[in-house]
Amino acid sequence: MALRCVIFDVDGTMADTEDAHRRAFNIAFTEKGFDWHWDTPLYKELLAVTGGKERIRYFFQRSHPEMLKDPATNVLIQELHALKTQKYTDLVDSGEVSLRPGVARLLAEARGSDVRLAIATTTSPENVTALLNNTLGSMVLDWFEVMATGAEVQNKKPSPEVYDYALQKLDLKPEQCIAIEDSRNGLSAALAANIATLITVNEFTEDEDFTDAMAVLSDLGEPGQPFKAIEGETFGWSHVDMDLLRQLLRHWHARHDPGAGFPISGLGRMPR
Ligand code: XBP
Ligand code: MG
Repeated sequence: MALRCVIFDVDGTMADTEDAHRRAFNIAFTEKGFDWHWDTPLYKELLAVTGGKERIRYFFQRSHPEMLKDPATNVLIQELHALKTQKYTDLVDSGEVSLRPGVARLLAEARGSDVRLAIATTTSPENVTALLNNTLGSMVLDWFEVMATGAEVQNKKPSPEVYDYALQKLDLKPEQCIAIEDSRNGLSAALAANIATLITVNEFTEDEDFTDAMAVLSDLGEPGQPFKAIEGETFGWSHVDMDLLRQLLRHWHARHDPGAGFPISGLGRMPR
């Protein structure tokens, strides 16, 4: 089955955004008069839960259960998250977040090919728009035929809903696509939608379990700035281009019975 679409995750994949999200949460807490502070180790744990509102609630469950007894907390979470989103987009607008290696290059290569582009993210549309406007320019928004965000689905990653939504809008089969992700939640969501997935790790996700990914890399690499292949077969390539994506997909489907869905346990893990 030929590659027809590359579906990009956003946070941690297109750009190292999570530290900006973390800082935005802390600014919002302070502005609302709370002394809560999410340092990097705590935020890494809280990233087990996707979605900023869900993450705040998870934080309360762990550290401030009394907050969940107060009926006003539901409104407070909405207010905190709205303020956080404003602070996050301010950080992105100030140019504090740049794209990860290879992302701009691969997007441009896809644009010059017959392979379509889509986004499947847990974050909000305004955060995606801010990131793309400030890194690639507003015309890039049109490059993505589908922008599936946390606003479009009931259940966020690791639920496959955001990927199922993207496939439905693209009118494509999962085996015609590749997802590019950074986290276990993202990998689980894409695999549950039967989409072969390439992982590029970051400081928040490098220790997570990426069993059944097509391959696990440090990043997409650039000519002269090779990726580090962490898991899986990369056929001698040093940076991810459209040909490597096509090769990875061919190799993946040769090892999986498309009719049976995947991963077929034990087959998903590429030889080290
Ligand atoms: C990552 C997430 C998001 C961000 C915070 O999304 O889980 O919740 O951490 O953004 P993805 P919000 O990797 O799927 O792009 O506060 O807008 O949720
Ligand atoms: Mg991500």
